[in-house]
Amino acid sequence: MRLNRELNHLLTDLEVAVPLADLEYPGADAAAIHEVCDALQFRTLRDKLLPLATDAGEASPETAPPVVVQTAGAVAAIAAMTGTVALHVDGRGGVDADAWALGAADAADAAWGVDLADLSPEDESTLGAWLADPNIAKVLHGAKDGWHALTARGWELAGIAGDTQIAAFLVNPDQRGFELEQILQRHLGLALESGPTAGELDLGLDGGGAHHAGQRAGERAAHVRTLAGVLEPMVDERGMGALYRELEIPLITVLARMEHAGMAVDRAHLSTLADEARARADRAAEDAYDALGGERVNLGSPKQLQEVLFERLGMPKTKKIKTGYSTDASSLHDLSEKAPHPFLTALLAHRDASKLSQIIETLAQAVQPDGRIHTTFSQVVAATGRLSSKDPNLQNIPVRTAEGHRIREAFVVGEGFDTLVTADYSQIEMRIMAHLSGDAALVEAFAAGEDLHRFVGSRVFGVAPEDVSPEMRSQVKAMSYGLAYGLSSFGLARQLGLPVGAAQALMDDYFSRFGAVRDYLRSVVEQARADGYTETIFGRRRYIPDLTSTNRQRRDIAERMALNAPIQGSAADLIKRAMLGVERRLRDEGLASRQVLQVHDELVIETAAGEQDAVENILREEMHAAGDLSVPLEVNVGTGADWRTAGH
Ligand code: DCT
Ligand code: MG
Repeated sequence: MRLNRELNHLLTDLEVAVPLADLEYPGADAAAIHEVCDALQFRTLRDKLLPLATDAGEASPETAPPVVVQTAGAVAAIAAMTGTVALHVDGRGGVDADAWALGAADAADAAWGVDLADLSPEDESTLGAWLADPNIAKVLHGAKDGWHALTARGWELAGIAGDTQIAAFLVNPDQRGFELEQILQRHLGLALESGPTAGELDLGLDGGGAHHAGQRAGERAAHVRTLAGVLEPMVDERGMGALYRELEIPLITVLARMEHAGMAVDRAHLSTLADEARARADRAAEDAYDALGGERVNLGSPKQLQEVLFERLGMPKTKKIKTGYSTDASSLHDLSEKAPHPFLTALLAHRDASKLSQIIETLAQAVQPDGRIHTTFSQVVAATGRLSSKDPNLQNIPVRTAEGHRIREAFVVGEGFDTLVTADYSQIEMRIMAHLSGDAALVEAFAAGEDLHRFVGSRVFGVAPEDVSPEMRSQVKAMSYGLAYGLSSFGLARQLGLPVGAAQALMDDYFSRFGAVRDYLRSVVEQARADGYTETIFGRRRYIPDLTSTNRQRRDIAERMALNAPIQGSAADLIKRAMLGVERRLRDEGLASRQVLQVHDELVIETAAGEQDAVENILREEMHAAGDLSVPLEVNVGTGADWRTAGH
């Protein structure tokens, strides 16, 4: 008893080497959180951790110093600004766009802010003229949102000369979170005072009224000015000044106009497709239940699926995961090949149909009262530099499947226009590969106008080009792209359904014929490791610190990124350059036709009556002229009343 008490007794007289105060939890360090989350590409965890840093008072980043914002006489002051002006629009982009406050800051110390709620008619037209003046250079954070908000208010925004969001992206395209608050914190270590949100201001919940709205917008404009002063020199230092000013910035307006125009949709067709897909999913579900003797398991529940597959049906186990064995798409596809079973077949069919039905449903819901779908393009999501599309995402519509074709039929020419014209680059990635590697055989094949995959197939399989079967062609295509994206012989074997040895032999053969490709792929990783970044033909950089990581897995991922970034990134640069060229020509030639879509390597134009020939020429010429490569760029052009028919 006594011994027990002695043993359990808490020591109260231990010497502690540090003062107790030093052991206090100081709160999280936001900069360190960003650093770690950038490196590991954590998104959700970042969002969870950051509030800890913000709540931690003392240890959190400095609160941004107060900015002197003047609201009285702001309209006149802003309208008198002529140099480069940092501009902030408090408002909303998207479908119910609106603008409620405007802030501006030029080289002078002060910033100005205007509440847009009760402008006099004179102020209204004064500001409108100033915003529309293309000779007044404006720098915004997320200029496209500002464009939409102002457009919704009946104003035109011209003279966009910089965008700190895009600058931040170019400087480090792999980071996440490009909102003004996040970029301020990351690059300046400043936390914005957490005043009322724009939405609260809009609803008049802040109590501060007009003064406050102007104040807030003015402060933000001042921060954009500071950010531009930091980020734009970084863009220049990294050799991306031209890419920024001559490509990404002018593209903002082109994209804004495309989003604003949107694309007309045949709702009836879309709803027929939705019904069909739903019916197909239901039928597949019934088949699956039948295969289980009529039991209606929940096909969406991994837990129930595991029970059915691995216990009841006794199927071979798939990849082990935390909650048992994987029931993800690729595991089930593998399983279905290994151990075919009617339940599995029906389950996979159900998954496909459900996924498709969801895509169609999302599209149908995105149709606006004007009968059109207005996607949002982003220049700051895909680290390779590709545009991304969301709300709705138009890039996940299947390209080659029958279902994908039928979905494309739902996108039609709109009222007041005559037809759709689409144009896409042919084999653009392989052309870029030929250009970057300088492989004599590839360059020669393209120069001769040969079908590249057929040509490669004939070399690799040792048959005449006309004897390359569709299957051989698709095999070498998968190999060409696989190798370019860092696929191993193991991965290739899996993709082609060949033994690893056969895949390795195919690879060896490929590289023995296209040696410069192998040399290029090796050198691109080595170069990136030495430089710390990869580069596209047009100088877009992607910084990949993990290339020197001691963690094998992270290094492997980084190496695949390094292989892929110059090719995908150059393709992205090319189509963006083409879009600028097309837009300039349409305007210069006074045509009413307009760009409405960019997906993958494809551009879609809604063409006004009598302009079809002109539009086709412009597309061909501008897409050709977008890059001066050592191989020709080939462009396919098609026309039709809907996206599918116009495609080819
Ligand atoms: N892709 C890929 N792996 C494949 C096939 C395609 O990574 N096995 C990617 C890279 C090219 C892009 O998709 C477009 O695909 P395709 O149009 O099929 O390629 P292509 O080279 O243009 O071939 P094709 O002449 O058949 O259109
Ligand atoms: Mg193609």
